[in-house]
Amino acid sequence: MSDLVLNSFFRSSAAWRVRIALHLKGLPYRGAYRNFRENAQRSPDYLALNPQGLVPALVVDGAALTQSLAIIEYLDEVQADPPLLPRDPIGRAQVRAMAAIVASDIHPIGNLRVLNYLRTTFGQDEEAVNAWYRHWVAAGFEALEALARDQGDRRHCHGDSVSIADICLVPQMYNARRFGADLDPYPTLRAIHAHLAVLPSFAATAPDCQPDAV
Ligand SMILES: N[C@@H](CCC(=O)N[C@@H](CS)C(=O)NCC(=O)O)C(=O)O
Repeated sequence: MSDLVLNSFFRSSAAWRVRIALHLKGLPYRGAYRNFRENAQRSPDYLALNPQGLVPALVVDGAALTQSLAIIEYLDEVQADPPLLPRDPIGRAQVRAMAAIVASDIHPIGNLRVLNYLRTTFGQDEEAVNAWYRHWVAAGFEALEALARDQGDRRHCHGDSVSIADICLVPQMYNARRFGADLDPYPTLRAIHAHLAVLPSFAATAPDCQPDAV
């Protein structure tokens, strides 16, 4: 079994995705905590692991892996059970597309460094920053709602088992709530979230359950 060290911050939704995958796969790991309030994600020792200065980074037997979806697909390859992608190529592409709505289209423009840039460089106040966040969540969730309604079973985004799309959805819903986004227009996403959020792999890995939660 490989030695796994997950670099994370309790509030990071990208790190939470990896925690969920590790838990689902039953893979034990050690935590290394990078406190954003101390800007520890930009410390020299961490930049040596991830030059982007973003969490997560999973160190596997000394090799640093970055980008949550790349890490999750790595885990899916080395520990096939339970699979996080459907077997058929169409299904795999559909799941990856839903995951990308969250991980490529919603999350990056609501990230801490982007919000801080709005605050500092563009002088926006908290109200404007939160409005920005909620706007892009709504744009992504509207599409995700339609896809999950067509492709899922109201307990999962796609098919009838947990996939990478679900792993992306739950942390994004948590953050959307934290920013006061209106989730009423997304009954399918809310139903999926209600089913998944209480499962051990999602609940035990939630931000508030992490050792660095303060
Ligand atoms: N696309 C990356 C995103 C990583 C990312 O943006 N992580 C955030 C936390 S969720 C971060 O480290 N933010 C620190 C910062 O913005 O300074 C992934 O999926 O791993």
